[in-house]
Amino acid sequence: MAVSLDTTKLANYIDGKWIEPVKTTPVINPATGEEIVQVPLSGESSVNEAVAAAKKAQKEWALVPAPQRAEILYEVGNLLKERKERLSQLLTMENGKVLEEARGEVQEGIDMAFYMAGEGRRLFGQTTPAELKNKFAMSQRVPVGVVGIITPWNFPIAIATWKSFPAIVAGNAVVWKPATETPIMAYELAKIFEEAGLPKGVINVVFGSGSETGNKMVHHKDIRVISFTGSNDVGRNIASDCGKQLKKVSLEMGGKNAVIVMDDADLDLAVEGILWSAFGTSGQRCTACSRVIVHESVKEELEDKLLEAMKDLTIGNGLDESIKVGPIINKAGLEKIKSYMDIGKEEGATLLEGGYELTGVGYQGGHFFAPTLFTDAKADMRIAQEEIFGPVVSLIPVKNLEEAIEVNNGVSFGLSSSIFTRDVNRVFQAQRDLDTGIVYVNAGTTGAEIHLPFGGTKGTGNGHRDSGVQALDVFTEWKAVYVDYSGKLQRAQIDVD
Ligand code: UN1
Repeated sequence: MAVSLDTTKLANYIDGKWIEPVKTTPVINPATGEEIVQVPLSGESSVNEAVAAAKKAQKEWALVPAPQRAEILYEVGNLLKERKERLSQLLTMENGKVLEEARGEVQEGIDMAFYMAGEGRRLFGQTTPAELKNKFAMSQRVPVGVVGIITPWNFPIAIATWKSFPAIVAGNAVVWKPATETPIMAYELAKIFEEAGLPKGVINVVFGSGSETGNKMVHHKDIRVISFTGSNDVGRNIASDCGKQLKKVSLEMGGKNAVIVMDDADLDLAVEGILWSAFGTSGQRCTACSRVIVHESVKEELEDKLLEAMKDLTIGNGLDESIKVGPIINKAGLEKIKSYMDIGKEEGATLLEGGYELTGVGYQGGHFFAPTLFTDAKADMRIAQEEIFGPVVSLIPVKNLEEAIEVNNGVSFGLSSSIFTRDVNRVFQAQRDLDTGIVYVNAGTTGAEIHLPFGGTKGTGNGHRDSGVQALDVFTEWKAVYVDYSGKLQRAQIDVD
């Protein structure tokens, strides 16, 4: 039986209270066009209230020993596990991704809860010898204070957990603005935090638009860190706004990820990897494969195998377990994808398969786009350079590994990359030379695990990482502490003899 929400109108969660919204907008199921729920559009006063509550709560929270803070995350993990199926179905309803992938995404959240709870007993600092006698030196992580997190619609629960769990275990309080397209995961996660016993004010959820709610967060003087995942344009604006305020900012903004297929590759395996990472989630992942850089000697064989395999891609409502490719999030997303069809053809690439919107029986009300394959693309074409965020992949033939690596690196993003080869020398050369934050060997470009750093080089971000122990660097400051127990004034760099 389909799951249902306990409300028709979501409420902000501020200082442990559910606040009735003044202004709302509908949340639409992208597979059917039906309204699921209303989501608040919050203004400045809600942001101010949330920040004030967070500021107050954080002082107490930071004093709770980290292993005890972690206990709450274990409980959050247990509740996520208990509700995995319910959450997955709601996720498919609001985001459109197929159920199997929704379950995978909720699992990422569960994994993150237990992983970060473990950090409550580590949060390692360092001790180091001091220069002077009878003096002790150490560095330790301390919470930053109030942190603002702004999360996208394509991974509404996983990315929220990548950011909020490390922030919370490290002793911060959080103000969180989820994407208005997919607020249900945030509502459900806030309820889980409440049930798990997280003290009021440690997490505050403020729904609303980026231009209003998000912007107020970015400019609030008491928010000390902004962690953002989303589009490049928005991220760049946030970066410059934060820069002017000397506010710490962590950005993750997409990719133009490639699978490299060498002449010695297992082509059937490569096809599976390409299909999964290019058309899974309808290509709406930062890590999605949107370029295939193929050795010219196996290009035709790979094309034939891809075309054959694409016939099995069933498209429709992701709640139906037989469906492999769900809808596009909204009309704007669909229009953007469509516009690249003309761009690709005008640039001279050959459209081999797909390239059209699906309408009619089974697709009414939703936004569906056929999995699309271009071939004979050139590395500098717009379809091979710009993030399309849809089920569109372009084949680029190359002559050798050196050229493949050059083409892979010749884009403004640097999130994920992959190589299919059986040659160990090529594997090691590629993992060294591919200029991306994530490299896969004999696998597609998606599927990052939560205990490794997630992020990329160049236009993908600004050097920070989500998830992994590295996420703690975003949500902590390093404090150096010197304890002099000599009983006299010892001057560093001077009294050294
Ligand atoms: C994203 O698209 O922003 O590696 C996140 C993956 C997933 C996360 C994707 N674990 O594809």
